Parts: sequence; structure tokens; C-alpha cells
Amino acid sequence: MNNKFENMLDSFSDARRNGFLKVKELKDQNKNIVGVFCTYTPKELIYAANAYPVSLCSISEETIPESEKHLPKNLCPLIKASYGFALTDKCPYMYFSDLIVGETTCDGKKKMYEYLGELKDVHIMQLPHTQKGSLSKELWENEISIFKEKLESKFNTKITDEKLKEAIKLCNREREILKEFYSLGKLNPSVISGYEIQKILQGANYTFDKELQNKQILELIETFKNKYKNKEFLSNKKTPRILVTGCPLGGVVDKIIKPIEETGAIVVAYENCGGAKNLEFNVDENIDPIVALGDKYLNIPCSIMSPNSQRKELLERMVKEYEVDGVIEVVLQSCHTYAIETHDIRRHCTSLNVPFISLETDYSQSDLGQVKTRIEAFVEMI
Ligand code: BJ8
Repeated sequence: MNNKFENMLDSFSDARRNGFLKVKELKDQNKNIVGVFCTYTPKELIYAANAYPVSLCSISEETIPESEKHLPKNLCPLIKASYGFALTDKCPYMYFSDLIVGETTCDGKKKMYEYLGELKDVHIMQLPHTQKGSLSKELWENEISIFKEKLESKFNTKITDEKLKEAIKLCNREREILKEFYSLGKLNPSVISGYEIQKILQGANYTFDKELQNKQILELIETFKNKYKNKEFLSNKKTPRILVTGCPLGGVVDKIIKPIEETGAIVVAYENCGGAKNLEFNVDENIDPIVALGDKYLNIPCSIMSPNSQRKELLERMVKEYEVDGVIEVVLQSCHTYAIETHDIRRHCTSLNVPFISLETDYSQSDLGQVKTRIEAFVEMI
């Protein structure tokens, strides 16, 4: 691969760190920043309010000891780290956020937001916990309208239908291109590692110039397709192809994805919030924008929904489309909703004849050896 593309890959990998300066520049230009935690946030509204959304999901254990002064130790590391960064002011994204939006997803997050509200301006969206029934849809559309009003009053702006439709187009285009990018995982034999796919998808969360991002990702897609044409493969027909599902991976990429690929397997698909759960479906551009946003976001197949049969449907489709040989689920410690769904997902994978393993872990390095051993045994068994 030539230098230009290596640099592009590196720049996406470093996007989170490079974004620190960018977010400060935006603040210096009096732009507004909205910190978001979850895939359920309709970020189109934030763009339509002339503000910039930025991901606050914390991916390091650095501030967990500080957050444990207020929060229980046996809480999901993502929640503890996020709150810890707000407490210690160590995350520039949190520090520069004019507003933070959180949804009532899992109990841990929703209770943490109460404390976060003592430190920052936090707007909570009441998310229904089922996609079924007209009342859920009505409640969620109403919450979207309330969020719209909050943004308008906070940033002294008017979100017109026109602006919102423009923002929907922008976000749809971004999702389409990212989807085309991660769909490179379907190529068999593979030309891109799961680690590279993950780093680039994560980098997109911290990239503010979306036109440049789209252009660069399209160039990357072209490069990898050419590699396929030229038979520059990373794997062969015998390489085990892995799909990763479960909790967000931000804090455990090096701990999970690297060891999977070091065993000689390759990660070809992500059915989680960094991948298909977020990017697979677009917002309908032909109906009322609030209704369209309501549909898209309420249908995200997260384990906090009950029932959550859409996760199994998406998983099943991806197992077929990506020619998957094994499914690895990642459950962050104390994430009850994903941990409880494990049984159902295991059953489903068994019915599809695909080996399945669930790994429970946190952001620390203490179980690294154990995680590696389990991954090696799983890949060997495939
Ligand atoms: S849409 S996966 S980003 S809620 S914080 S539920 S890991 S115990 S992050 Fe999530 Fe939105 Fe769903 Fe995606 Fe579990 Fe931890 Fe809760 Fe978590």
C-alpha cells in the first residue's frame, strides 16, 4: 500500500487524539459542541442546529478509580470511565461540550446521568424500552421534538424542516459510505483486517469535516477493491472468518480484536454499535423528518429493548452475507442486558450452525491472558 493510504489509515486511527485540537478550534470559532453517548442520539438534529456532535463514550480505564468514589465498583466500565472523565476534566470533548445528551438506555447510564447533570448541562431523552406499539413510537417522536426545542433554545437557533432534511441527507450519505467501507469485510479472501476496519469506523466518530471524511473513505474503498482485484489477500479460504457482536468495543479493541487476528482468524463483520447496529439503516428522506428520525433510531437493535428480535435478524443476515465461521460476543462487565441476551444469541447461533463464544471483560489488563486463551481455544475449535 502506498504512503498516501498508509497516512490516511493512520489519520483515522489517530482521529480521536487529533480531534482534541479540532474541537478547541471549533470552540475558538464560537461553534457549539454537543457530547453524545449513545447510538440512539438523533445527531441530525444537532447538525441542523449548526452544532457538532462528538462521541463521549470513554475508552480508557484512566479515570475509573476517581469515578468509583461516587459509583459502585461493579458497574459497567464504559459508564464509570465516562463519568470519571467528566469528574476529572480530562476529556477535551467532555470539557468543551456545551450540552450533553443522554438517553434512558440501561439503568447504569440513566442513573449516572443524574450525577453528570450536576457537572454539565445534560439533556435526557426518555427512550421507550420496546419498539412495539404505537405508544412507544409516539413517545419517542415526542422526545425528538423536545430535544429539537432544547437545541433551539440552548443555541438560540431555529431548526427548520429544510435544515433538518439537509442534515438527514448529510448523515445518510456518511452512513452509506461507512457501510460500503465495512462491507469490504464480505470479500473472501479478505483484503482488510478487522482491526483496520474498527480503527477507521471509530475514527469517523471524531472527524468533523464530513465531506473530507467521505472522500477519504471512498478512496480507501477503491484501494482495497483494487487489492482484491490484484489478489493481494490477507487470508485464504481456510482462514476462520469471525463476526463480533455485543457491547461497544471502544475500550477493548486491542484486548479483543488484536488477539483474534493474532490467532490467524480474521474479523470480517461487526454487529454492534461501532458497526452495523448503527450504520446499516438510513433515515427515510421522503416522509416527515421527525417521524423518519423516530423510525430509524427506535429500531436500533440494542439489548436494552425488549424484545430485541431485530438483533437476531441482523445477526443472521450478516452471518450469511459475510460467510461467517464463528461469532464472538463481547459483554462489558456488569452489562446485564447484553449478558442476559447471551443465552438467546448462543441458541440462535447454534440453530444457524455457527460456533459462538461470549467473553465478559472490562477495560483493565488483568484478564488479558485468560481472554487470549479463550479466543485461541475458540478459533482452534472452528
Ligand atoms: S445503542 S449498546 S451505545 S446503549 S453502558 S448498555 S455496555 S451496561 S453502551 Fe450502548 Fe446505546 Fe445500546 Fe449502543 Fe451495557 Fe454499559 Fe449500559 Fe452500554
